[in-house]
Amino acid sequence: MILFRRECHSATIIIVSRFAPCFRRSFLASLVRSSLPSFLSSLPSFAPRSSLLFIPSCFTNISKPQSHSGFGFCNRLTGSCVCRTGFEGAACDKLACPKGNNNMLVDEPCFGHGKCKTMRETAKTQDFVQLFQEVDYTNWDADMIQGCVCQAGWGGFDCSERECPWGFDPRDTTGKDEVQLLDCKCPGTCTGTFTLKYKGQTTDGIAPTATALLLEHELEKLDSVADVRVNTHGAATVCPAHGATTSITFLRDFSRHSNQLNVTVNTTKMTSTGTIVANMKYQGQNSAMPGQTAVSSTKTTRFPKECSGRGKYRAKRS
Ligand SMILES: [Ca+2]
Repeated sequence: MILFRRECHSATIIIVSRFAPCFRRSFLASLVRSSLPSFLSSLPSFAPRSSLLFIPSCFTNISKPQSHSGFGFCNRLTGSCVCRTGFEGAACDKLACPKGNNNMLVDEPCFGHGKCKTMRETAKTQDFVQLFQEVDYTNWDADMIQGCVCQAGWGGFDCSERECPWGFDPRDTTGKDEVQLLDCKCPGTCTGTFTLKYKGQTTDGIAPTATALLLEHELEKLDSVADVRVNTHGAATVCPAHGATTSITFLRDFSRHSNQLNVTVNTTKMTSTGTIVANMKYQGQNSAMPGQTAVSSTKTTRFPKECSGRGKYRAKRS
């Protein structure tokens, strides 16, 4: 969807495309800051999770096909396009990703700290760093606009900037921690293991006879989990024959969007002569194990900030 279109500098049109919740807002800010600071100040505020991409272009009608898309010229001897800087593709019809070197003396797309992807590809990517939800993006610009999807620890529109750990404001005394619950019951003869999955990473097999401490250890072995506290309520193990509710409290997480995703449980490798029960509860749902003290899950009210909002970050590259 074209949201803006206006003259800037010499004969340059700026097109802003609203996109699925994939690109970070700082992507927008960085790109504009470096090229069109005055334009940035004229932007209205956008809804959270909206995503925007700016494309400098040199033609006046985006919907009208042109020779070489107006971004290059034709070499009449070879019949191939010579694209202007910033554009690529057989018909110069793709926005190229920014390039730079990461001290390896070779320019690479996204400074070698990310992948150059089209909007269609980005929408279908789930990396649990910046992209958490797969969607289909099929608008006219799906394969024309490319941008950098940075690997963990790197940011900026071109992935040239280091990112610092994110955390909760230590002076926030009223925020609630995220609490998710595992209801688990394995009656009769119970064998095998179950796994938990968080942000695309899966634990090793966990025996039903595991203690809360062991389950906490298995979770914290995942890169996606920094520090949790695990408690069983009214049981010595996490999945006894009579059932138990285990709470997982997220204490720290050094990434953005730290604890906004749900843990899932998989019991396909666990067997029982009875009926296995294994469910996760989130966002205020209560535990449903009979005979147990009621336990409630909690949706966090803490939102992470870079350096916990108590430091300085993202110094400019030298
Ligand atoms: Ca812990």
